[in-house]
Amino acid sequence: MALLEILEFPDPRLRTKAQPVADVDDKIRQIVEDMFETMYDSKGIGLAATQVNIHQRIIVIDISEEKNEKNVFINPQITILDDVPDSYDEGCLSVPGFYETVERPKKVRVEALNQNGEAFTIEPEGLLAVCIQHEIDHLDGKLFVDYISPIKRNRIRKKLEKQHRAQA
Ligand code: QAP
Ligand code: CO
Repeated sequence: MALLEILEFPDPRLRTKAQPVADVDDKIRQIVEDMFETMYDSKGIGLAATQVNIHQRIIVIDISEEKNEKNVFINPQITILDDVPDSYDEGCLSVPGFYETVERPKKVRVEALNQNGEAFTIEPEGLLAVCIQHEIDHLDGKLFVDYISPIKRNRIRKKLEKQHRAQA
């Protein structure tokens, strides 16, 4: 088990497009476990491998109160079932301290592999649907701040850059 370092906006490595996992082996299962440990430690509900500088198509999510419902999505494929937008106040472990309202399709179908390499399909709604779409965006180098106004995005970027300079 290991805690991984989370990249923060505007780190250019967050713009990397992740590659599909060729084989769900023990090395991938170790990455999944380290991602859960990192996400729980940071009080997150979702984490994409891109955020920990691993550019493979792996997502972990746990939206439960008790933090005991692990969801793993490897090589996820998304289909929009209902284009009606739903808005949600989103945050991101890579944009700490900032929350903005984002609209996304309300109902999606997601096909993926679990940590044993088995295919499954779900049709999530509500927070899980939002979270999966947010995390798949990470695998494609996209962040929730890309959906807000450039003025707001630049304000967030400047504040985080200032924090990063103070930490250095
Ligand atoms: C994505 O985000 C998400 O700013 C997951 O200081 C978020 O886990 C999808 C977090 C909301 C849908 C709705 C953010 C933790 C965690 C912060 C997260 C922070 C500490 C964000
Ligand atoms: Co995020």
